[in-house]
Amino acid sequence: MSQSFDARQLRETTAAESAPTPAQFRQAMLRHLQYTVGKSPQQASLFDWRMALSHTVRDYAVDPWFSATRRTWDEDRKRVYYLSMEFLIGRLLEDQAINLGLRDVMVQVLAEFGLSFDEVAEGEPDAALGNGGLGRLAACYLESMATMGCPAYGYGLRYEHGLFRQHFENGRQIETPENWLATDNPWDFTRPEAAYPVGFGGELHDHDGASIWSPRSKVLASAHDTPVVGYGGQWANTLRLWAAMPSADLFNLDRFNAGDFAAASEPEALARSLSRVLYPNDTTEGGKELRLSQEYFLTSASVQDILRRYLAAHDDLLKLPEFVAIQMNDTHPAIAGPELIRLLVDEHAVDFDTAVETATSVLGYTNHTLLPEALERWSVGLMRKVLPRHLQIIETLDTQFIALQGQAPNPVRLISNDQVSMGDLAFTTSHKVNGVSALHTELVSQELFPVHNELHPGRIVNITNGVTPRRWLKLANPSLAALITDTIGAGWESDLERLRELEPYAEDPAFRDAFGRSKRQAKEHFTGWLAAEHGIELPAEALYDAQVKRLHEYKRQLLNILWTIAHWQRIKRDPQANWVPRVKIFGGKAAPSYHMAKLIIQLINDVAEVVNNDPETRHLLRVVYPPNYGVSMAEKLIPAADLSEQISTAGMEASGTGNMKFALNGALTIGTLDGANVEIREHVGAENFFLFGLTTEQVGERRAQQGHSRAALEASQTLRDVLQAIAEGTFSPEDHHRYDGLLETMWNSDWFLVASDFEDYDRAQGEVADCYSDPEKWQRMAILNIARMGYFSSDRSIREYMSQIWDVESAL
Ligand code: CR6
Repeated sequence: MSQSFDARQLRETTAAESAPTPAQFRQAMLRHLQYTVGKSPQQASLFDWRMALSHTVRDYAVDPWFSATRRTWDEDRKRVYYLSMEFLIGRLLEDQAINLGLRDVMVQVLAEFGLSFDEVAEGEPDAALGNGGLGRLAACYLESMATMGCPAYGYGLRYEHGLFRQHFENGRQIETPENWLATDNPWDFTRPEAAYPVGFGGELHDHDGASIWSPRSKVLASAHDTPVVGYGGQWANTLRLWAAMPSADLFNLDRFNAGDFAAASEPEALARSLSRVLYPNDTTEGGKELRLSQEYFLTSASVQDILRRYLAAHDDLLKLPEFVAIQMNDTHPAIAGPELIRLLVDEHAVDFDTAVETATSVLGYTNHTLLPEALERWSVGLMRKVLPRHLQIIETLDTQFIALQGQAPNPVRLISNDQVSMGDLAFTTSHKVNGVSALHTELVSQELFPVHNELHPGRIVNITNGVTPRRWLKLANPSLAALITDTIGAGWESDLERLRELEPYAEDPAFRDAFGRSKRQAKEHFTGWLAAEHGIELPAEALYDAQVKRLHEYKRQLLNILWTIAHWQRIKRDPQANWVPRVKIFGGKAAPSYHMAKLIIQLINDVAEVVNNDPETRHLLRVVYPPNYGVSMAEKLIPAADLSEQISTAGMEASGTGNMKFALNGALTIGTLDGANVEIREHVGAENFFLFGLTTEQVGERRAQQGHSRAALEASQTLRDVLQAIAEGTFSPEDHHRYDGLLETMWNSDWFLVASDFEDYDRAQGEVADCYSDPEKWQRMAILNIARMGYFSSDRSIREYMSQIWDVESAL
């Protein structure tokens, strides 16, 4: 081996300018295989190759990372800090390789050793540090911030166990712990020097009119950094995840010596649990004390780190807003307001009102839901126990907020019914509050924060969510990505509006054929994986109709499976009719304690069992539900789909982001006027979208009508037949009562209006089938969807955050 990889050569250059030759890359990888992994090519397992490869790719990330960090310091740039309890990163190897321009070289070099990249990459565990959309959005935003050259840090928790693994036993969801750190994480740089004590509990003492907080226990937050490289490798940011560590000097020797062993090891026990598990709740409130402690742990460590970094280059804390923007991803880190105020007042002698003003100018809050069960409220008792000083600050903020409302007879309060409302707190301590789609932001202003909105006009802004086209098109759908590049040239990856140049090709039969071939390739990739991984064989020539997302009643997987039953019954009544073969694909997890969601999973699996084994209909209808849906499965499944189910009850899905990924990959949407569906439909054109269902306003009216569920059922023979079959035990022959509770809800309450929307959904599904029978028409519509989805790039969202909320400039 004559050449050796010299990192110094790259120090001041960007990755794109210094792309290695295959020989250089090979050399670097073999070095890592030998010296980092300790294996020879002859002995190396797939795991060893993946480690060597990941370390090699990581090396190329370090140089842009260093240069971005140094430039931010040298140019004294404003930085953005994105605080999030969730980062649903998925795998990193291919993503980083694509962004660094290394993918082709990497594939080629591996092939020289007889290895397929897919095989090597498939072993990487998903970093599943999130539940669903909110966590995946944070990951897309990190990648876009790096691509846009926005100096930024993501701050999160380094959960030992990410989102639970799901499998099915007799159709029922079983959860087991996920273990992504069981083997080495090659992306991680441990930073023992970046460690902060975080206090919990204890007492307040009065000292010369000031409050002194003596926490009962302290836990060390210790940093682990992952470089996040932007597309083109010109900029890289840091994802800093905090791990909780018991620390020797935090162990309370006095208490131990006094015989109070339990109290002495409290910090240790707390530390062990703080970064252990991610709460598996999507939009429902998590466990109490530990969850609040986790949120504070993330927030306090991050805010301390932010102040330390700021003070290393500045001394005037009042200028913080010129150099620091902190974004709170939902209310989970909403304790950031009180924490920043506390640090300014208690540790830096800033007066209270100035501290509030400074904190408010720095902070922004993104609201991701209107669901009352997901708007965090902590009991005053718990707050006092865990965070007494913060409670005191919140009480003062509450008094000030009431005063601001003047003579209002029923002022909105930050503390009411003995609970602290984290949404109201986040609002009052932020200079900008944003919703995540136009409709959602409207509802946030009108329904969630009308009083705040009146007091602070202009504080609420809308920033519609987006998704990164690098992972969700270039990486996930290589055949479509290649077709796009062949047709309009490269560059669309970081300028997604350029997809518009595809519009005229919707009329070009050759292009439509090529699009059809790319869709078939994506289907084969997905079905190949499904067969290998789950032993499920699917027909290639069918309409792939997919609903993948967390299980929630408002998302209405129930509507989808009930319609599937109706469809099956119809086929059975007339098997010779001209049916479009369909594969119904479901994916997603239910919160372990969410009984109804789990029952719906079981129903889907029960229906699959019957339908898939029906020789009369098997060739026309299949139901599949591969377990353990996550980012990596989404990457294979979304490109394969023809139809995207976005069928939530109007007014309930804040935005959705899966809806964007599907449309970007050329699936047509069947959906309600909810969340970002509204804007997707506007962009792709109403004629290229299958709309159905009640509007938000009609949902409100319908819910107010007594007996609406019964009335809707009485009007639908089709739906009654479906419920009848379920009631007779058609899908649960061993237990006819399994779905009694679900049927009862359908007849008597139906809050999510499944019955009310059923007939219109059925009509829209009929249109889908008609349209699919005309491939030319379908392909034209699909191509127009792709061409018009540029707006939904997370680069656009980040650009809006930068100008409307963070007031920060790109460094590129
Ligand atoms: N569950 C919304 O429900 C939105 C994402 C990201 C959600 C979803 O519609 O797309 O956030 N909300 O904005 C919360 O998690 C609270 C989600 O993922």
